[in-house]
Amino acid sequence: MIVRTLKDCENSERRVASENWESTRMLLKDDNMGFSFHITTIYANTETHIHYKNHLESVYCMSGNGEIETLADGKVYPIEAGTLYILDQHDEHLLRGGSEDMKMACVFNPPLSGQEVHDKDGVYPLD
Ligand code: 9YT
Repeated sequence: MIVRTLKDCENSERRVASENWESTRMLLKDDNMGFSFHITTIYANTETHIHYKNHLESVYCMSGNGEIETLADGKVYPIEAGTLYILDQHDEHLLRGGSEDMKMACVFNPPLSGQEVHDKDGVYPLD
């Protein structure tokens, strides 16, 4: 079994930061679980273009507020504590932080290796 704490992971190379968000990758490909698990903060009043062409992702909001817009159809979905969004179509989207930072728990299939950064289209390459 493996046991990790968020605090320990935040104080390691598992924590990555960008202008609009920061994320701690608590479980990665090399754990051989078939998925990765991340605790991500989306900063208030930001907009991030994301398109995980090579990954499926589910995101559960633990606190804060914001919204997600799916670009294929222009639909906007509010996000608050208790909301889970599931990108089952590799949906290209805009993720917006609202009046407060959003704390999210995220799962990726296939797992991220930990080295990924968003490219200009918001894509992570397949490892
Ligand atoms: C909300 C969201 O899409 N989180 C993805 C994980 C995070 N961007 C990371 O660890 O790269």
